[in-house]
Amino acid sequence: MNLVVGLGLTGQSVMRYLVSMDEPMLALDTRADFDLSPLESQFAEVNFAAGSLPKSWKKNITRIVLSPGIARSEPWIRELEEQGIEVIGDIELFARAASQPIISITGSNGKSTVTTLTAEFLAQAGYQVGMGGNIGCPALDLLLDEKDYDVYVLELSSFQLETTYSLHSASSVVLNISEDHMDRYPSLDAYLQAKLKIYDDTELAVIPYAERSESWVSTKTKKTGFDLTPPRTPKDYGIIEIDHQAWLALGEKPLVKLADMRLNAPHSQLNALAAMALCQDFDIAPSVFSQVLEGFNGLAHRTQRVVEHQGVRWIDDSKGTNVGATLTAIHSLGQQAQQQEGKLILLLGGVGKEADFSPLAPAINQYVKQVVLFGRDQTLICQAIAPALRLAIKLDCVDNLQQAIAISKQGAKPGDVVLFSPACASFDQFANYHDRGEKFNLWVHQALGIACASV
Ligand code: UMA
Ligand code: ADP
Repeated sequence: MNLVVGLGLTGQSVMRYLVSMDEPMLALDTRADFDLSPLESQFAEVNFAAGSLPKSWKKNITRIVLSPGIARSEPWIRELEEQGIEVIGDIELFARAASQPIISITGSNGKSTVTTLTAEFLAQAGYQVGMGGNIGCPALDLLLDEKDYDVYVLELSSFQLETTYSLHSASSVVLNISEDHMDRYPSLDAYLQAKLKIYDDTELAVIPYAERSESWVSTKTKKTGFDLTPPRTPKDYGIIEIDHQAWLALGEKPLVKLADMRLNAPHSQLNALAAMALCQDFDIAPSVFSQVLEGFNGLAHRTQRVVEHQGVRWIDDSKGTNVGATLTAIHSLGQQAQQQEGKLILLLGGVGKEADFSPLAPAINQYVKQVVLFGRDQTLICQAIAPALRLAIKLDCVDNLQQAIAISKQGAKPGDVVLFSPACASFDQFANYHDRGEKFNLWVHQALGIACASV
């Protein structure tokens, strides 16, 4: 009997899938206050529990299908695993059942952007594309939606990869690696090893040269690398110059003129190169890449402009949920502010996931005039960065995001950029990063006294 653990997006998709396969299941959400009633009426045949595992269930369980948000190291799960019970995730079920090629994407930052770009390239080239995974649409729902996909493009988290064994990818990538989820992993290496599982069985391994990634993939696997330098081989992706114009290129072959890309900060170039590399075996014309990148204006809550008001730009990077993402945003927006002779006001805070925040200090010293800390782990962040900050940098601590917006408004001068890139998860004060970003948009407009519709 299957035990589905965690009844959020993933768990519910697993239940739909198991029902479609006529497989019996028990379903558990480990939060005692979880409201089971909507699911009980939707899945009348299934026994549900909230809180701990009912003792009477134990003897019937043969397999656990675990949601990514629940650590496999929980003692009761380990105990069952040690008794020989299989522990898998939704992506393992997907990998066993999918019959079309799969492109798999992981990394600490840029996953959703690269997943979207890859799917767009393929769709514009005429493929029917199923895009899902950590990006939001659970992968198993793609198997149930009765569309005739030619190819699947999956964003995969390290949590999902931990419980995946049978994934065969047409191409796959670990985009980059920087500290995240240190509350779930004993070390950065353990987190990296979870991500590297994506290369275990892949026809083409796409590797980021900037990460010293040569040792990440077995020597037998076909590889292609990408970097912001001239390509090392005809099969690598990088930047070349032709007649004083920079191009994204495959070997010496120019593909997209940098100046034509709507977003062309260095991390956007890397994301575009990675997405093109993932499509290497799918026969896509350079004009398709150009067309997509000319129109691509980024995803919601990723360094998106909320409003420009009285010469101050307000930027929503609510998806900046770790130090690496926030560093990218500080460098990219900081340079833009400098061009306007302005500085950044940086809003940081939330659930720190046991990260080391001290690497933020040098970038803050370079581009930021004021840091506003809010939310649960503000004291930890303050202790990590304050000793290394220049004296001229103002550091404020407030309870919540609304207060952080109010205090930023007081400090901002024309040319400045207020950057909301919290470097933390959101669940101390918000449902998720999306909710946090939407609230930021709303509260900025309220604080400035302008209607949302005028954005
Ligand atoms: N739950 C428990 N016990 C716990 C924790 C959670 O029972 O200790 C229950 C909750 O009550 C809830 C359910 O599990 O009912 C939530 O499950 P989940 O936390 O695994 O999240 P899902 O709703 O299934 O969403 C997951 C991903 N979330 C996580 O990995 C935390 C979503 O990625 C993903 O979009 C979705 O599957 C579809 O594949 C979000 C995310 O934050 C965006 N991902 C992390 C990230 O990108 O950094 C990894
Ligand atoms: P993920 O899905 O991995 O969280 P997203 O594509 O949603 O990544 O981008 C989240 C944030 O990460 C962006 O707002 C940006 O600040 C940062 N980011 C995007 N691409 C990269 C990259 N290639 N390297 C470093 N940071 C990046």
